Amino acid sequence: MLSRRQLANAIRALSMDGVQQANSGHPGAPMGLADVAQVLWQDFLCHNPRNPQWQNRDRFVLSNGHASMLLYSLLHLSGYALTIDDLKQFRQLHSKTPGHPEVHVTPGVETTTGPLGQGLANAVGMALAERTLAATFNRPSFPVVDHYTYAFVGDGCLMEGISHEVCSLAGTLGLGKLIVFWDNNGISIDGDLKDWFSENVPARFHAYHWHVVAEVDGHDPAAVHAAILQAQQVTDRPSLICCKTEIAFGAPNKANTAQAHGAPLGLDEIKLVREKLAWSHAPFVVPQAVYEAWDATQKGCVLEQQWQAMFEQYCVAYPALAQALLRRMTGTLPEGWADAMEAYKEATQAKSEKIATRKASQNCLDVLGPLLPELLGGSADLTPSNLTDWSGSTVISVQHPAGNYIHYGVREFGMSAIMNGVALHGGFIPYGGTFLTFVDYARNAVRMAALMKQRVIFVYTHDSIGLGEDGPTHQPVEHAAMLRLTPGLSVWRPCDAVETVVAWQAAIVCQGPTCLLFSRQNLPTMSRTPTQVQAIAQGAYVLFDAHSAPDLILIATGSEVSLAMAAAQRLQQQGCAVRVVSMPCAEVFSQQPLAYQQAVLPPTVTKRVAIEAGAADYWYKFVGAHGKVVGLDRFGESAPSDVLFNALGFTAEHIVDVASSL
Ligand SMILES: Cc1ncc(C[n+]2csc(CCOP(=O)(O)OP(=O)(O)O)c2C)c(N)n1
Ligand SMILES: [Mg+2]
Repeated sequence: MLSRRQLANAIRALSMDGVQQANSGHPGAPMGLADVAQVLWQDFLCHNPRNPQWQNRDRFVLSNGHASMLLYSLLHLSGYALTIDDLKQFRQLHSKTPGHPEVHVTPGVETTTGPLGQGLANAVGMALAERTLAATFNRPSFPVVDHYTYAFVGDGCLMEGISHEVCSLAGTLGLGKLIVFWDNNGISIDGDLKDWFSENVPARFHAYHWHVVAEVDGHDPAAVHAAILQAQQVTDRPSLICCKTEIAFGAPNKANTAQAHGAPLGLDEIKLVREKLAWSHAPFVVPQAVYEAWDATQKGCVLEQQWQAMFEQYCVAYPALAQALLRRMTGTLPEGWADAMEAYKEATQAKSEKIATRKASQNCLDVLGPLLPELLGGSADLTPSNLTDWSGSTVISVQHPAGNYIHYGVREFGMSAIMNGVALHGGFIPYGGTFLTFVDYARNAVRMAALMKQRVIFVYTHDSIGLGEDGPTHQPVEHAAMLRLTPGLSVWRPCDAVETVVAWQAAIVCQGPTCLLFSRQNLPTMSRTPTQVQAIAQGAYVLFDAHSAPDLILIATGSEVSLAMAAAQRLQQQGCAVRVVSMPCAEVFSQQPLAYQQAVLPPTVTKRVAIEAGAADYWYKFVGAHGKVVGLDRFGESAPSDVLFNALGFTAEHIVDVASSL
């Protein structure tokens, strides 16, 4: 009979050898956490290595993603489709074992981690998704949504501010099936962390209304086992299990030192580890008996089959619910929603209202909401400004877990990373709002949404100096450009209510994240032919055209489109053949066939002016060397919106002057 320690040592050996072979990586945390992981994965984790997508699996998040070899070892040993050769390819080009865990690259990896603290936030999102789905779909005797979310976090995750944001919210929401393990090893990269991380972590989490199991010896499997049992029994609060561990446990000279954090141990030390742990096998050799003891495939199949049997009965008892749950978990959209939105788009054009696009967005949500119960809305404490709620919004709380709207509080980063976790869990299309300028607070989570290709909708209102009196702290300048530079992110800045509908339609069907940039101020609805209405979806289209081939093209987005139209009228009166291109989404436009792009922006027309109340640089790729940009390369000021637009050059006169200078 193999001891738990021997089973854990398989992780230690694979991890130190994997890092050594790559000559790069982090052996310390995997070796320190091996005993905790052995207990969690072998005694508790409900998963099926043969089907990593089984919807009711427990979610496991490695928030300290630098410990990736721990996760790869666990997946390999448990029987996921991750071979010993994959482990030998650690950190190599196109391998299944990249430097930090990446979802969709490695079977069994639930989320991409490495930016510390965000995995923890994703785990909060997963636990929130689980609880909300369970409250919506479970029926007596049919707990069809019923799983835990486990997360490992390092000291670094808990030093990061986002851990405060999301753990505070998780405590308030009472996410009882979230169980977090803190790798309390006293070491971070700069060394012994007592001089930079000294708070009383258990007291901190008590204050968040968490259940805390303090002072667990992370190398005592019985203690870890008991702590997990205890955590599972507390169902009204999340649990933190504080695991005292030794970084690089088993390394005679490097254990308990920062040296073991992020560098190979070296062949000499590895030899000594083998002696100390009595692990005599060559690198990447795991005895058959160890594999057999770790193999979770049979147990996993049984677990899934048991769930499947229950689900089949649920299908009989509650066919509509079962169908809806399956549909939502596969991310499929319901029939009919697209037609309804098309009709709404046409009605919006016909109505021709002058309203802020944030208000148009809310009107849109009133149509979308009843069609798409998977929409999970929210705002970082700006609901009345973002207008992210709609008439059917019901707020999620401990008392009302089955709602569809989350008051995230003033936590932009936490909100964004939680939304990523919700999307990764499945069953929802999360959207959440804040002011565009505060995307800076959330920036890395938006980037992670793009990297992970998650359908998350970031609603950013107050999208320019047009917000007026709140002044330069609140007026975004460089933000739209920054978002557009992020690979895989769709950024829509609609000019009126109709383009707002199209932006929402695009966000719902997008394979990745979308940012919706909306105005605070009212904007007139442009008049359009049905063909023009259809063309909005291509990201850019001709909104106004000369009777002959154009000599000049004005390109604008959002609130500046109506200015461009006013300028075009004057230019036309002066005899200029001018075209106006509205470009609500440059990314989508850039994906159109070249023929379409060139039809909208004929290469022969080099007189071009782009107009956007934001950083100018981005627009030069559309206006070229001979074109000009009416942009904003300075901070705004506190003043009424119309005064500011005039003062900073966003007037039809100025656009005409710039165009005439070409
Ligand atoms: C947001 C972020 N900042 C910095 C880093 C670089 N980094 C990786 S691990 C680490 C130290 C983490 O310390 P700890 O969590 O205690 O890990 P341990 O050394 O115990 O494995 C740092 C600063 C990162 N990955 N993410
Ligand atoms: Mg540490």
